[in-house]
Amino acid sequence: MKLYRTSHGTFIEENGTFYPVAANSWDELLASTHLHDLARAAIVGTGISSLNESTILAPIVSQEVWAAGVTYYRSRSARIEESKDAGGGNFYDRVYSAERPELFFKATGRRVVGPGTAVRIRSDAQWSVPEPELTLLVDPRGSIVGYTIGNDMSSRDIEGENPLYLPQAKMYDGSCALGPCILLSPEPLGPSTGIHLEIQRKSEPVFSASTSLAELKRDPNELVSFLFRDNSFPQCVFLLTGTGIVPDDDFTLAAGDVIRISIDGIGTLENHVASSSTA
Ligand code: DO4
Ligand code: MG
Repeated sequence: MKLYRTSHGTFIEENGTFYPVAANSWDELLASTHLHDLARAAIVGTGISSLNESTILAPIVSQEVWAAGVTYYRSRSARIEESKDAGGGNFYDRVYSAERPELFFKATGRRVVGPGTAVRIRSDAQWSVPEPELTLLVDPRGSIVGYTIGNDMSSRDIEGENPLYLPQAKMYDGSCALGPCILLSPEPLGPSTGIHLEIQRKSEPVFSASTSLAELKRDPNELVSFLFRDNSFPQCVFLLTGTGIVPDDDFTLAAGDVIRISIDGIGTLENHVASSSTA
């Protein structure tokens, strides 16, 4: 079952048919102790065969967005390289194998964009990349209730200059995309689940790569249990689980680039990079 938030209300998709879900609010629906049952109960009648894609919104209102870092070997190596002049490399190596993961606050709902809209690169950054990440929807009790796709937009030159600049490299208006839906699944996603990134510039592919959850070093439940230490999330929380794909060091995003992130079983999240005039 896939849950969609749209400008015409909430829909649940099952086997290619979309059914309206009666809900007072997105926040109330997500935090419900019976989210899966409520969604299943909405699968009645004939439904509709498609949603107008332009009506699909980011699946977030009041939820906080957090992110895990250096959870894939590729991310560890890329960070060591980008921060070597600043002497930060050792920290990334240590956090990759430490018991405590790196977790950071990523975004509030108003900094998140939905499918088909523009993510932003910082105007004071020279080296920007998307980070395609499996994203967990975690309920107030700390249970993973669903999965979506996240783009943890990052300014590599800023975080590479000094690891203490990480919040500025990671958190700004339009720095995160989520969507297009929430896969409601009580079961964990299998290790063979693929994560794919494709970037197009002027309709030509300029970067593409794939990884899989088999490369994710940490168990999603382990990340959640650290996140919930001395932290409460009454409206649920989204947790990005880190990137296993980092473009080569000579690549930086440009205005107009189209970023397509697909995760098997969830779908595709497509965004373009805002032009500086609309940024
Ligand atoms: O430590 C810097 C950020 C790491 C990150 O965002 C990732 O690995 O996905
Ligand atoms: Mg990341």
